[in-house]
Amino acid sequence: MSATDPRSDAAATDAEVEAHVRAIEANGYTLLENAIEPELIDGLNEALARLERDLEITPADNDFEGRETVRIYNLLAHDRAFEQVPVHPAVLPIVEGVLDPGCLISSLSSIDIAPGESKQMLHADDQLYALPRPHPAIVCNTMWALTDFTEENGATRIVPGSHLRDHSPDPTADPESFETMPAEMPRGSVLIWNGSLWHGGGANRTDQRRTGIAMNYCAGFIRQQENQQLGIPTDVARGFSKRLKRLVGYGVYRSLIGHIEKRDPIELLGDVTKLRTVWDR
Ligand SMILES: O=C(O)CCC(=O)C(=O)O
Repeated sequence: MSATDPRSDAAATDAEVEAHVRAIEANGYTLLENAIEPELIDGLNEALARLERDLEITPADNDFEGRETVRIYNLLAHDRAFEQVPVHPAVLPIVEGVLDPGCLISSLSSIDIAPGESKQMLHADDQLYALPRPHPAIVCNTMWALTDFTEENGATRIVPGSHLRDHSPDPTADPESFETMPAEMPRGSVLIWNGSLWHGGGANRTDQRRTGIAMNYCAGFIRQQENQQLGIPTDVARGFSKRLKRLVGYGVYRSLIGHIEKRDPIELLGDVTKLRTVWDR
């Protein structure tokens, strides 16, 4: 998708999906410019402003989350506006191509970098999973730009190709000591990366906030970062589309992982289905 081609029916074609998946394999990331409908971006910005006010959210008290950064977690529990994010047709097929269609939502939060914030320490989002590196993708994360992302306002800084290294960055290292590239993108764009890619939030040297939504996914066979099944009230999850129910974890990976007495957990939301496990075949 190009900067001059904003789409309202944003679905990516098979060829586009394939090209983005290959780019993530090779470079660790890809960028979808102007992929999201402007009305959806407006609605998400409004919902975030409402939540920040109603929930009285303030910055965290640690360097990783950022002392000048407003983060709101577990967004699916808080406002129906966010239900369109995990299933967006411009993005989800690419994530499914990197992981597989049994992937899960790992977390859904906003990251609003305010003026005065400094560079975040570089990290890999999958570094807490103790596996030898490099390894097949188990995490695939996305950053939705709800404002323009520029080098000056704190665009995510990435180290292209670093997902192929045999280690993650030293969290105690000075963020200035790494050579990084700012992932600049206009509002409505989405950065997608392999969870092993080294990256971090940028410093905000402007007088405006840089607002993003961190829509993060993981493979269906590992533990999600935010506990989606316990964190989202059952009554709220009942109103989700079937695909979204599966993405939050009301499903069974490869016909076995996650079953409850050989039944599909989606039954807990009132859906009628019959699970045929891998053992039954
Ligand atoms: O805000 C950003 O651009 C990146 C933030 C990030 O990588 C994180 O907090 O894990």
